[in-house]
Amino acid sequence: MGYTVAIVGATGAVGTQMIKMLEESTLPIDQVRYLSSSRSAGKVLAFKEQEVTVELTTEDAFEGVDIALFSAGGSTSAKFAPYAVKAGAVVVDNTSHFRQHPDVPLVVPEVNAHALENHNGIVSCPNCSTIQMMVALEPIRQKWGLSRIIVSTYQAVSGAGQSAINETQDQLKQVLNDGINPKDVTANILPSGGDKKHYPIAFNALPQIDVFTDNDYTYEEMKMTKETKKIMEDDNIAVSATCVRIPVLSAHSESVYIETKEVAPIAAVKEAIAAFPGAVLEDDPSQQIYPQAVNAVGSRDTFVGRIRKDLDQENGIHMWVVSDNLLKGAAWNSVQIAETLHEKGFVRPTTALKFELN
Ligand code: NAP
Ligand code: 12T
Repeated sequence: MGYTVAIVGATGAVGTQMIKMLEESTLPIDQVRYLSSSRSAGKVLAFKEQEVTVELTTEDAFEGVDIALFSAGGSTSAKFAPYAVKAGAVVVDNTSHFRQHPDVPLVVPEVNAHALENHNGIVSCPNCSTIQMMVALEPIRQKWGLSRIIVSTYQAVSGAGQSAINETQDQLKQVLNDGINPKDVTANILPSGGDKKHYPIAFNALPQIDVFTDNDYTYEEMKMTKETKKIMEDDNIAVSATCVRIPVLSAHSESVYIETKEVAPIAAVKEAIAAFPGAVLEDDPSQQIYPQAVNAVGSRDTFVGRIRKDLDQENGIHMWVVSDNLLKGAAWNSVQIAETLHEKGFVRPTTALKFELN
């Protein structure tokens, strides 16, 4: 007997990749169900050779569902994930809504699969920028400890959804085909669909991802801080982030500076990263080898390179970390969580409901 797996947000940038990851998954799947808003309900999409009609997401759409992958915005998860749990499904939520809930494991399988034990029906997938940083840093944390992280991101537009991809391509055409000054292109989505002002992304770099919080960091930056502490189970790791959007369609890059508790020899750091599941070492300055966004697209791995000692701080290390934000950053990490739940025998209905139905 296989599972019935639902994808909420199946028509989106992440949902489309979730379908692909499920098609290639080791999960025993009997049936898939695709859910969306009324905008896409009725559309027909493929799953392998089958045709699947997209359904409207409703409170009672989850009868018979064993695993529900949510990727349709925080408010959709807030509204419907508790109903999926009530119907007996285990939810893997890709939005930020439940990530800091004390009863919700926040999981990167290579790092903290143990947190899945005793789940209460909802498991959260971390933010894309956090996930790839965890894969690069966990092998170092395990051997030498971590006291501080300072990260600057160079994030792809696909993280902000299909409309941001469309806007970027459209702006690039306005500049390259129509000779419009990048300052004057049409901007309606980025830096954040939820904010008041919109700026061009073509030929630009925008130091704002998501909206600002009251400490002048953005939510994206604060997600990296809070999620790192929760995943690594250490509130004492200092984490400060600067998150920047650049005109790349897919794959996030990150400049990461860390301070380890014990001084870590660079050769041993490289060995530890190369041996860690999900991480690939790409580091040979003599041959100009280092991770690049264009090469990471389509891969489930996280690529790490430019690993070097800080010039002044004995326990300081710099590196460059790249991964496909729609795969390890979202769709693959979510499907990998589902596969891990299956392997551990944790796909089961939840009886004591911890999440309010609204
Ligand atoms: P997208 O391309 O804009 O797609 C949004 C999807 O959500 C579409 O399938 C849309 O269906 C569906 N949807 C929107 N409102 C809905 C509603 N009220 N009820 C049911 N479905 C609804 O966005 P995306 O890039 O795929 O991202 C989707 C969500 O995933 C984001 O909002 C974010 O929370 C999360 N995300 C997480 C990460 C991460 O770091 N782990 C990365 C990217 C995104 P229609 O076709 O009907 O409009
Ligand atoms: N605003 O799931 O815009 O926390 O790149 C992921 C990506 C939120 C999230 C983005 C975002 C999330 C973005």
